[in-house]
Amino acid sequence: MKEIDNRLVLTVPSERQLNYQELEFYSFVHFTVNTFTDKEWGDGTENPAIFNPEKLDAKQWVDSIKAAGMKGLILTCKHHDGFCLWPSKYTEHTVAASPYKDGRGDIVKEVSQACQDTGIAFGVYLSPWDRNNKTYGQGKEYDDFFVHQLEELLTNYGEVFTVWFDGACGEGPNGKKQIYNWDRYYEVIRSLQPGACISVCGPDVRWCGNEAGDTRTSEWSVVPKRARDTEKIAENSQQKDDDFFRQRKISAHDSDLGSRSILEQEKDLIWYPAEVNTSIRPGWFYHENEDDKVKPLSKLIHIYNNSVGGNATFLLNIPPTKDGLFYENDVKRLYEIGSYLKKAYGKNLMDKAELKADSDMSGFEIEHVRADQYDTYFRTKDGETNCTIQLKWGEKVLVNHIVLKENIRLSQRIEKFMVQALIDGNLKTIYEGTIVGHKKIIPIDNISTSEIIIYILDARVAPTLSFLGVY
Ligand code: FUL
Repeated sequence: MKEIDNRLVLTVPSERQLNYQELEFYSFVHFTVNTFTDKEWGDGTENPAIFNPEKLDAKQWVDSIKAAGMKGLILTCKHHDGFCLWPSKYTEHTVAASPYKDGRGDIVKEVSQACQDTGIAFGVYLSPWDRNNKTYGQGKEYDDFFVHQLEELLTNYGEVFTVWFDGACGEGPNGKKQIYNWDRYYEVIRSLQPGACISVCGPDVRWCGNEAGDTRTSEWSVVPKRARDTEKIAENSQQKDDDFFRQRKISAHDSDLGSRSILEQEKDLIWYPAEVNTSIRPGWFYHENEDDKVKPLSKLIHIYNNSVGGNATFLLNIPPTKDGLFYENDVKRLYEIGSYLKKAYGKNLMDKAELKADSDMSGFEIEHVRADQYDTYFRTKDGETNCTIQLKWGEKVLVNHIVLKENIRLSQRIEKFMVQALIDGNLKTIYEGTIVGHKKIIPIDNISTSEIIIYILDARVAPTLSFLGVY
């Protein structure tokens, strides 16, 4: 039996992280005064009088994201400019000072309500960096203000699935320096919304490190504890308003965060799954001159396959217009994503497949991979870190996607695998991979086959599979 550092496989997700990973695909909605000034970052001096999304229809947002197959929505309740989309009692810089609904509007209420009515999880983005509030940079005074805002958002709007803390701060060398009391914020969130994850500058969900939709070939959920260092996350985050940053990719020195050789040198490990965030357009906020720059379907599906299908989640931003509606080109794309996904995963060919594995343990037989659930799963015998799984059909089937899922309740174990298919009488290698994790999607180009063999070549300890799908 191979020596393995037990910590690698004893590090597992919390219930809230597990629920979060199961959402897989959800939306960001960036909306504030910037929508009206045509900017990406506001400086906090904007007059609330400019904010009047007269046709705002949260149901249109939620219906479109649901049609795309998304399961959640995170709203920028307050971006860096400090303007609040809800009538906060702790500042005047809010929707209550705007002409929207004569100052009686509450966009957080409208959106959270529409989410609840439609079965979409609701999440809160609250920018720690606040360019409007006078107390920003004054330590505890700002923390008190920030905590009050958190309390409002986490008590008045139903269940929240995440609080998304942005690491961005563009204060220059002479700017204000606020030392955030993160632990105090986290405590408030845990006590008011125990089911909510705290993302990016927080302990539960890791920012993937770029805004362009770039992904790692091997995305590990068990990583060194220091990956959670908020100072480092902020350093890597956006520090000035520029397009270059939005297009920057993951750098080579950041490409391996959790292979065995990296982790073995680390003292403390954590379960910290990655989230890939990008916008459907070049900017996070709506700009009319980007109406014809909505990302093509092929690009979005590519990101989907590599994020949702690469052991990460996919947070896709759709920015509403000044009217308060998603623009027609964006809506069209969302519906296209939905139809693509329905068509791609509509029919699981496993229904008719014969299944065999060369190593399974009693109670954990290969037949368990037919049901997509963690309670029943396949695993090899103790000490066996490789296995062969054979799928056979009585006739040829056309295959475009293979989906593998590990039982991540038992951590991420698989490190190397290969897939072969019988094509024109010969077994051909159609994919060689590394990680599986929550979900691995293998897109293949329409092959016609009657036999597929999956070889799990290496794993940290006995590999598990909770689901196997062939489409
Ligand atoms: C960045 C921010 O500066 C952008 O405006 C946007 O909110 C993005 C999601 O995070 O750090």
